[in-house]
Parts: sequence; C-alpha cells; structure tokens
Amino acid sequence: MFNNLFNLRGKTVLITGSTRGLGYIMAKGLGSAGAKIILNGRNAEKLEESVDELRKEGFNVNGYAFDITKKQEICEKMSLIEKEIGSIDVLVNNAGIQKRALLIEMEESLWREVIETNLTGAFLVSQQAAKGMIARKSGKVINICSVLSELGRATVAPYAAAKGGLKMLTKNMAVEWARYNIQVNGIGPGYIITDMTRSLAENTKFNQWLKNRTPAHRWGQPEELIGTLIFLASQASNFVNGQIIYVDGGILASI
Ligand code: GCO
Repeated sequence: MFNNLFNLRGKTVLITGSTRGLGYIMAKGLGSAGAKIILNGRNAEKLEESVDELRKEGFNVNGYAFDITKKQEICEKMSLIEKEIGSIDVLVNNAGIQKRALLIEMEESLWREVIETNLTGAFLVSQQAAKGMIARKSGKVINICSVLSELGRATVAPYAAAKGGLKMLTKNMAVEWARYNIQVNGIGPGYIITDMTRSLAENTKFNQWLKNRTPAHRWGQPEELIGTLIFLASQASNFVNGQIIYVDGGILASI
C-alpha cells in the first residue's frame, strides 16, 4: 500500500537555476527517485554541459535556457517544454543570487536585482507552470527558501527580504491552488556548503561563529536536502500545503 509513496517515476520535474550548485544536486536527487529532469539556467552552453554530464550518469534529462526574470522567455520556453517533453508535474523554484552589502550604502540596482531574481522570478515561473497544473488538477511547487526567510544577518537584507517574501508567496500559492490538487511548499536550508557560501565557510571567524550558532555544530551538505525534496515532490505530501520545512541543523530551534 505504501511502497510507491516516494516514487517519482513518470513525473517531469523542472528545477530553475540547476546548471550547477544546489539546483544541480537537487536535480540528481529527484532523478534518482525516477523523475524526468528538466534543467534550467541562463547560459545555454553551460546548461548543455550539465545536461550531458547527467545523461552520462544515466539520468533522463533535458535543458531549457531562459532567464526567470523575463516573462516572455519564460512563457516561450515553458510552452516548448510542454510541447517537446510533456506536462511539468513538479516545479522547484531554486534559482537565486546572493549579493552582500550594508543597507546604508547599498545601490538600488543591487537591491532590485536580488529581489527580481529570488522572489519575482519564482512568481513568474510558478504562474506559468500553474496554468497547466490547474488545467490538469494536479501539481507540486517547491520554493527554495532559507533560514533567512525567518532571520536577518548583516549585509544580506535583499536576500533575506526576498526569501521572507518567498515564504509568504509559498503560503499564498498554497491557499489559492490547493483546491486544484496543487501542493505548494518550501524548503528552508540552513548553512549548506555551496558555491554561494564557500567564501563564508573559508572565513575562519564566520566558520566558527556558524558552527557555534548551529546546534548540529557543523555546516550542512547539499545531499542532506534531498530527502525533504523527494518528500515534497512525491505523493507522500499530497495533503501538505503551505509548509516550509527547515533543514538547518537546528538553527531556528535555538536562540
Ligand atoms: C549568507 C549566506 C546565506 C546562505 C543560505 C542560508 O550570506 O548568509 O549566503 O544566504 O546562502 O541562504 O540559508
């Protein structure tokens, strides 16, 4: 009765920002559960290299290059995906950037770029994907939030504001789309070793502070997000709506 709960065979999953980093590893995780993978990135050449790598590892994978902040590109490419590959069953809004500066001296362009990419991009891609999911009365949307959806840290205000907004966008998508059998949830990673955080991990002072601030007293590994991701992408979460699951080594449990 329960042996297919986490099985993604026959499901098509689009992960935005998956040419490398967390998105790439999440694509492999979902592929390992049987999903047909669609990678996304802005750079078509780098995307093709990532598609080739995963194909060599035996994954069923395709790549579609588009900028998640440009509605026209999103509409064109997602229509192409539905035509060439089929319906998108699961959307993972992972694409995001990090640009650090103190608020008092921050350029408006930096603020707008981070908000546009990390928050507005998720709205635009989800809006397009939801059209098909609503028509089919089935779908999953997983928004990659952050512990910074809940906490602030000096120099990352636009990132935290965007991830806080993404948490609330997750809840609003869930409220509006649950009636169409679309489950919208989020994952909130703690401090995980990725391209985005490597400079922090290599900074002795920050590294020691982070380990002391994390009850597990260590950084997380990208692979440690995969179990939660497969849960939220599978039928095991069919009655879970508007939840953010924090995979953070206990940071949010601790003062
Ligand atoms: C930072 C980090 C964080 C992490 C992650 C934590 O500067 O504090 O880049 O933003 O990337 O989001 O969940």
